[in-house]
Amino acid sequence: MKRSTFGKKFLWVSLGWAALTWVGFAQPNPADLDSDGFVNWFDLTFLAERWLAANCAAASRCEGADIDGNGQVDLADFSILARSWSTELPVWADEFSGTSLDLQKWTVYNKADGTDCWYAPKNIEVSNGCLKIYSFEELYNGRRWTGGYIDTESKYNPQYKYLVARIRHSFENSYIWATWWTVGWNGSLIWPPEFDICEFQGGPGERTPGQWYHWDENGKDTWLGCAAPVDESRWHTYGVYWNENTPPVFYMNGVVSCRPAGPVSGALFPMKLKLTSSPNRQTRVSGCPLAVFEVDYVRVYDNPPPLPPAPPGVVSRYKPAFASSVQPGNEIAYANDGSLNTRWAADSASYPQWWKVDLGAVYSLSRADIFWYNSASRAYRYRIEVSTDDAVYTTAVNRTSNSTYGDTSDSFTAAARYIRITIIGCSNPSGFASMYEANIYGSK
Ligand SMILES: [Ca+2]
Ligand SMILES: [Ca+2]
Ligand SMILES: [Ca+2]
Repeated sequence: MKRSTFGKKFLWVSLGWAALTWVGFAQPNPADLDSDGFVNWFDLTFLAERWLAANCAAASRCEGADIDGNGQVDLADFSILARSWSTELPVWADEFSGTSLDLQKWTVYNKADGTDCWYAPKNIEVSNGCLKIYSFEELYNGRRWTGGYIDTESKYNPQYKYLVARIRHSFENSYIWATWWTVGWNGSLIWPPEFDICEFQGGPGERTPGQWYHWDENGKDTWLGCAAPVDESRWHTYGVYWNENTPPVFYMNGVVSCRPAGPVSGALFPMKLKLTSSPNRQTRVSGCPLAVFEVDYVRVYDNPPPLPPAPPGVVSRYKPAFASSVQPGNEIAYANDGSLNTRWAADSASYPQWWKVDLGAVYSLSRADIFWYNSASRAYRYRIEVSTDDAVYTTAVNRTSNSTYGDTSDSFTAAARYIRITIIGCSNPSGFASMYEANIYGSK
């Protein structure tokens, strides 16, 4: 986000729908009650408070604290939480638990936003365990609107960490421009890079939070990312992780939500953390509704969240995978990483192509669910073959005449260690073989 730049929405389109399509995320670990990606004493506190509460509402599963869904919070839920325990603890955090902002950690700005808004310190509040940044339509220092702006410049500038904040807006689809973001800082500003970990530009049209990686491309600000159509008025966590080998990977509710195909070299810097909100410059009109930007916490961990457990019965998740070819950026492992926002693709529209997974042992298999790329307008013709030795394969499912659009679910019975999905063609002749996820079900 850069407030002197217009036209981001046009670039969303020109950079291609592939980078923008949101089709869902992996299920997070159910014991990660506050969705920061880790199961630790924050979650234990959350569980304990609901365990002690009388009449904890069963309908909402006690806000998730009834982990096993049996209608009460008890020792069984504690047991599940304990089994998922993460040893990782935050290396920096602000839980916003006091009655004022911690100025050892944050700087509060009192300045114009470059247009018709003033970032006013009076709009920053810490209460009831949250940071709140208010926005108002009001005359102030010659401007007609006010918002708020804090950052960690020269106070805390992490590099190669997992940064996560739990955020909501006090109501949906308001006209605020509220962002949890970073820019490079090593004693002076380095821009780009910029990570927009949760950027919400309210108003007519696009209202979903976005996650964007900006980098310097030959002196030009360039970006890629994803828009996530979640209800921003409900609590979600939004995170990012990067290191010297990995360009920024974005997370939502503790699991990977977006892997922009930007360069590693664009993000080799420490960052300052920023929380800003103001009326949305591009859409504000007199009397437009202005939500409060609320932040429950900001936490920083050395490492990204561990992979969430595979759903019951899925035996293929995270196992070693192979393919006949791969399109850079749509890697082989993305077809069994649990995210419906990442996919494997072959490197051309030539057929056949195959994707194969090694389960590591022989399983009794029962079903294959495949989430195909562009399945709403494509039918892939394929067969599923199985093997115990990776040499002799037998056909378990034959869909080589398939002409129906959509994702597929095939039941079959086989005992095998290797599953190979061979795609022999596509209803769109220029379409590459590609799938978001292949879930193979079975048991030992
Ligand atoms: Ca947690
Ligand atoms: Ca329970
Ligand atoms: Ca995937």
